[in-house]
Parts: sequence; C-alpha cells; structure tokens
Amino acid sequence: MATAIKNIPTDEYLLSGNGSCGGCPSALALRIVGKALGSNAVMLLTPSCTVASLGVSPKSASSWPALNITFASAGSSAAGVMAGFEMLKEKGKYKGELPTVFNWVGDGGTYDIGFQAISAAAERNDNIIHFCYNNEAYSNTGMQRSGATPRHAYTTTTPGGKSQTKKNMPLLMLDHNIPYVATASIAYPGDLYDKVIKAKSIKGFKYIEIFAPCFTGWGFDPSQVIEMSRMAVKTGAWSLFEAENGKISFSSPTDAIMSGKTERMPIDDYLRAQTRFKRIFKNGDEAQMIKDIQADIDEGIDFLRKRAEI
Ligand SMILES: Cc1ncc(C[n+]2csc(CCOP(=O)(O)OP(=O)(O)O)c2C)c(N)n1
Ligand code: SF4
Ligand SMILES: [Mg+2]
Repeated sequence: MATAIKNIPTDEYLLSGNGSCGGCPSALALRIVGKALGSNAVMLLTPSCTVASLGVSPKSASSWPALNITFASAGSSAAGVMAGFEMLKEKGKYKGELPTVFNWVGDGGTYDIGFQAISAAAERNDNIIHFCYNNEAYSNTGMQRSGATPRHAYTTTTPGGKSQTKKNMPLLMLDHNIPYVATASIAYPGDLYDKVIKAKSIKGFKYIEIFAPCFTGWGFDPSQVIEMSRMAVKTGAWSLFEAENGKISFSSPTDAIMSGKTERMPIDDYLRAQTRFKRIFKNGDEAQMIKDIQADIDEGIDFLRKRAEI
C-alpha cells in the first residue's frame, strides 16, 4: 500500500509566491517530490515552466541550491555536481551525508532536446535522479509538440493534430540497464512519494517520470487537473510501474488493469474533456481518430505487459 496522503510530511521546498499557473501540475509534482527528498538536495533544471516560474537567486522559490543548465548538459551537469561532492567527501573536505543531486526536466528536455546527455549519464550509471515531469508538450514556450505529445493532439506546431505516435521514454530508459525506473502521477501522491524515497536510497542512475497534465496547453479547467491525471491512468493512457534492476512491477491501479481485474475506461471521455483534441470531434473522421488513439494505448499496454514478463 502506498503511503497515505496524511502521512506525507508537511514540509515545503517549493515556496509559495512562485510564478507558475495556479494549480500547475508540474509545481504540484515538485512539491510532492520535495517532501520525499528533504532539504539535503541539489536541483538542476533545464529551460522549462519550472525555471520560468521559480525566479532567480536570492528571490528563488526553491529552497534547495539550484542550477539552471543547458539542454545539452542535461545529464553531465548533475553528474559533475555529484562527482564533486563525492570527491570532497573522499578527501575529508565534506562532512555529513551526501546530498541527493537531481535533475528536474520537462518532457521536451528529456525526450528531445536533452536526450543525448541524459542517455549518456544513464549509460555511465551516474549517481543522480532524473525527474521528467511530462506535460506532453513544450508548455513554457507556447505549447509546441514534443516526443511525448500523443497522436492527433493539437499543438502550435501541429495545428492539424500530431501525426506521429509518442516515444516510450520510460522503456527507453529501462533499456539503459539502470538500477531504477519508475512512472508516477500527481493523482497518486503516496505512490510518487514512495518511489522517490526508494530512488534516494539506490546508488546509480534513477529515472522517474511524472505525468502532469498542463490545463493551460491541453485546454481544460484547472479544477480538473487531478481528475484528468486519474483518467489518464484509468484509460491506460498513462501506466504506473517501477522497475528495480530491470524487473517491472505494476503499481495500483495499473496493476489491476494489467492483471485483468479492472477494465480500462474507454478513451472517449478523456479526449472530449481536452480542447487539444477538439478538432477530432468536429471532423467527420472522428471515429477513426479515436480508434487510432485507442489502438496506440492498447499496443502500449500489451507491450508493457509482455515486457514485464521478462
Ligand atoms: C537549445 C535550446 N533550444 C530551445 C530552447 C527554447 N526552449 C526553452 S524552454 C523550451 C521547452 C521545454 O519544454 P519542456 O522541457 O517540456 O518543459 P515545459 O516548458 O513543458 O515545462 C524550449 C524549446 C532553449 N532554451 N534551448
Ligand atoms: S503552462 Fe502548464 S506546466 Fe506551465 S506553469 Fe502553466 S499549468 Fe504549469
Ligand atoms: Mg513539457
């Protein structure tokens, strides 16, 4: 059983007064992550909504030391910071417990622009946690498509809907043979909290991807952000799992879907609730587009189920 929300610490490391949209799912994700990481951590960020909303020192809304880095160094910068701490400790110049060094990077930074650096750090098994908060687009720069944007979604660079299917980044990371990979969602905070606590205790490269639906870009009411996150899991558009040393286990409620105990919700209501899919329902070929998206999800679930048997 995941930690109950009432047992998650009340400490806050993302401070109030930051510039994110009210109710931002990425900010909420960072708040929950912070509660698990605690104060002894160093954060590295590539350009994103989080960077734009945190502000700069000495008025930053982050209570950890934070470094704004380039996409091209999305793996090497954090690895260098961690190596520096480890070296100081070895030489007796750093006392106390080593901090957790973590990347806080969006899907654009992770799937696309920073991918080579993240892949290289994973292959070296550098001792860091890479968090990808996935809002399925480049939100900060005005909602352009990313490798995480699903098929038929409107973005400003896919005005007729995206033609390609999305990349499967968590499984790509799993194929780097790293000790820990997990997916999570802001709708299941206890599960996210537990996964971060576990990742903190493991040496080597850890990858955690958090589904964070951006109401501003996707077009739905901010009050629905948790419901939308929950629907993504219940439809199978997003699956919750963790993999320790390559072995996948599913987390609730995805485990019930994977074992066949629970039926997945059909995707229609989820799509109808977001204006980024509005044109699907205006066109005569609505049925085919819904079938395409449903087929992408079905294939993803089948593949993940088979991969879990390995
Ligand atoms: C090399 C480089 N290319 C493009 C940009 C412009 N840029 C800044 S933030 C961003 C989008 C990042 O998207 P994502 O990582 O998903 O974060 P989000 O905005 O969704 O929070 C882009 C393209 C940049 N800063 N550097
Ligand atoms: S645009 Fe989306 S991800 Fe960015 S701050 Fe607003 S709600 Fe959050
Ligand atoms: Mg994004």
